[in-house]
Amino acid sequence: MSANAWDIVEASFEAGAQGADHLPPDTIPEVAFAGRSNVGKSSLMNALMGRRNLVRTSGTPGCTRQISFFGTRARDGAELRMIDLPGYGYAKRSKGERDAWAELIEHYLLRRESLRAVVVLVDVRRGVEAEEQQLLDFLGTRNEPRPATIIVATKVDKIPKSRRRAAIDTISRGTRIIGVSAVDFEGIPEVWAAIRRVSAPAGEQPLRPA
Ligand SMILES: Nc1nc2c(ncn2[C@@H]2O[C@H](COP(=O)(O)OP(=O)(O)OP(=O)(O)O)[C@@H](O)[C@H]2O)c(=O)[nH]1
Ligand SMILES: [Mg+2]
Repeated sequence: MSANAWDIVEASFEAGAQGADHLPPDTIPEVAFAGRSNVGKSSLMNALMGRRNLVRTSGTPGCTRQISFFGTRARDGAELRMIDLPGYGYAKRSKGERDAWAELIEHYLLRRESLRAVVVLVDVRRGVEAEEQQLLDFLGTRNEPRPATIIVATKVDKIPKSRRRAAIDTISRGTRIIGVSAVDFEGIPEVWAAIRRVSAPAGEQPLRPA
């Protein structure tokens, strides 16, 4: 099966924003990918979009220096934007401590009307640590409409197949965590299904047909 056989038929880079005044119009359902540097955000997005190198990946932590917007269209015509967020600390800080960069990301996560879901990535070998819990708590402070959160454990190919289930169960502790690999594409259809499920407003058609 090719990487995008299940759904996305078109994907392209739309915009890069380094300030709140550079955000594209807030008109299409969006899903953002958040997590610490090097966890595999850009790689997961490429796997979901079935594109090897559309989103820039790197072995150098912190390489992504802007909020990147990718437009996608699914086989059924539904449009969805995928947003690559750079890793950063999500702790509540005073105005003075918070740099312009963190302020932009917080602004995006708390204010973006079309933001339907945030995929929070954790390394399967580390699980949800303080940073990720802070992010989840931070998202919980948002007023309606509050985006859904989907927790994903990355790089499961680093664990032998026979031990993956147990490894994911260990870090899950009651919450649903989807194990994924951008190398062998494990879990990619499940993440896509979860995104599609939560991207529709209650009682409406999933996403907006083109
Ligand atoms: N084995 C394995 N390596 C992965 C996987 N996903 C990402 N990587 C590697 O991990 C490194 C970081 O991946 P990225 O996708 O660039 O991570 P990122 O979270 O976007 O990093 P920043 O943009 O710096 O925040 C790269 O060397 C990837 O090849 C995976 O599922 N399995
Ligand atoms: Mg990246």
